[in-house]
Amino acid sequence: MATDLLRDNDTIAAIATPCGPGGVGIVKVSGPLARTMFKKLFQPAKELANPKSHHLYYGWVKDPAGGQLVDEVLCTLMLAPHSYTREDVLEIQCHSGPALLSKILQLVLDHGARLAMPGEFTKRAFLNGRIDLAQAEAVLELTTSKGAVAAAAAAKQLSGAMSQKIAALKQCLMEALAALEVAIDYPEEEGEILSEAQVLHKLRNEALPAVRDLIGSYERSRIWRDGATVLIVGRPNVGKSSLLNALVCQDRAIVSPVPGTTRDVIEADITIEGMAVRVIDTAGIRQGPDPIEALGIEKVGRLAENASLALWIWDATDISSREEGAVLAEIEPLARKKAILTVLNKVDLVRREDMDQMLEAVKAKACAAAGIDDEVECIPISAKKGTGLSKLSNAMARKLLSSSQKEPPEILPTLRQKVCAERCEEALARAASNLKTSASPEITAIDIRDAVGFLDELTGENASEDLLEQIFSNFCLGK
Ligand SMILES: Nc1nc2c(ncn2[C@@H]2O[C@H](COP(=O)(O)OP(=O)(O)OP(=O)(O)O)[C@@H](O)[C@H]2O)c(=O)[nH]1
Ligand SMILES: [Mg+2]
Repeated sequence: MATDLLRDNDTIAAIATPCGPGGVGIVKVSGPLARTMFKKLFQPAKELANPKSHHLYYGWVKDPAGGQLVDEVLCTLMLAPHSYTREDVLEIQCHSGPALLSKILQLVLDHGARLAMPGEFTKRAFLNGRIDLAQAEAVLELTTSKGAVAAAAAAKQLSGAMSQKIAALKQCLMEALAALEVAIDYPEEEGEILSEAQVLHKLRNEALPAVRDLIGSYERSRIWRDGATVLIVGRPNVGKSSLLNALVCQDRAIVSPVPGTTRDVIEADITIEGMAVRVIDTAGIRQGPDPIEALGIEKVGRLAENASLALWIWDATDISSREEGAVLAEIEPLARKKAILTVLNKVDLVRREDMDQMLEAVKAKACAAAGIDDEVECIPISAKKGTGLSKLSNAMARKLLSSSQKEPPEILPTLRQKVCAERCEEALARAASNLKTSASPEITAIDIRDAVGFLDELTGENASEDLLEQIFSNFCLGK
């Protein structure tokens, strides 16, 4: 493996927990000095001749220079190869606090460790063969994903779901390759392992669909991986900020009866059915705004270009549609994609018997304003009382997933993995078309070998230092 050359064997260390005050902080050390550091820096509460691997020991970190006790800690040694990096690993669990963690890290560095680069522990796990690159990328996904579904898919990927798919695909291609090689070496032989027709069948019916499925799952899972952005838009005073606050169960935005209260955008993150959703409250849209409101309204237009969905809020106490055209004009890119949900707010002020009629009226007006004659869905809510919100969440999920994968995905390929799969697909398509036109088996074999090469790139066999650098630099320190 070319990656052997990339392996370092010095000892690295980092603070593995987020910075800031907290309950527990961890300093992590990996490499040949981990065991010596345990002996030098850790003073166990009870006499300890030979520390065992994977045991938690209680005691103190002490500075060997002056014998000063630094903190009361729990220490674990995880000896190679049974550790995250497959090297000797020492973890010191201390009280959390930036100054204390830095002091312990400094002691470790003073005793021969080097500060780890971002992702270097996971990089060592990869270089030492514990995980492949698809799994390393799953670790990154796990530590950064906000949605529960993305995290679950990443965990599956870490346990090898993607790697198994790739291994099966590679196996299929190796069988095809073996058959072609027999045909190359013994052209006069009849009855090779597989006939050319069988190889073609394998490429078309097994390999190509599998690789296409992998490419497709990138697009299908985009919303689960990257999350969605939902804009709350409408005229001033319709209750946009109240809805934001209700969705996040917090007083994030100022609410007041004065129209034009919100002038800038206010963002908050929630999850809906396991999907990470960023909700953005915006300035009320009206004609003739003051200059500051106008800036806020301009922002709505810019956000609409990349948002996934708009909640178009109507006010049940005034359903005249005089200014709704202006609202729609600002979110035109979303209107074009029909990525809008009509929401009727303040229904707590509507008499029950008038409700159905009012909903019908709003639907008709929304259609007219949007210039469409489809059936429009309108969700009645009261942001103030918190009613109708679960129906609204369901409708949002339905709308967000209408152009995407309805079911949570099994695997979440990254962009890099998708590009490798696309190159593999191109090589396989070439191989299949060569076989069909009866080009020489040599040419087909070259294409299949290329295809295998792209799969190896995907799982990180023969990965270059540049590629690894690019991937692992996205990790946080201490991972
Ligand atoms: N009764 C009732 N009042 C509501 C409801 N939602 C909002 N309000 C009231 O409507 C007024 C305006 O609410 P906001 O949430 O500030 O409205 P907004 O759309 O953000 O307004 P701007 O930021 O000015 O565009 C406030 O007095 C709210 O208390 C609701 O569901 N029922
Ligand atoms: Mg507001």
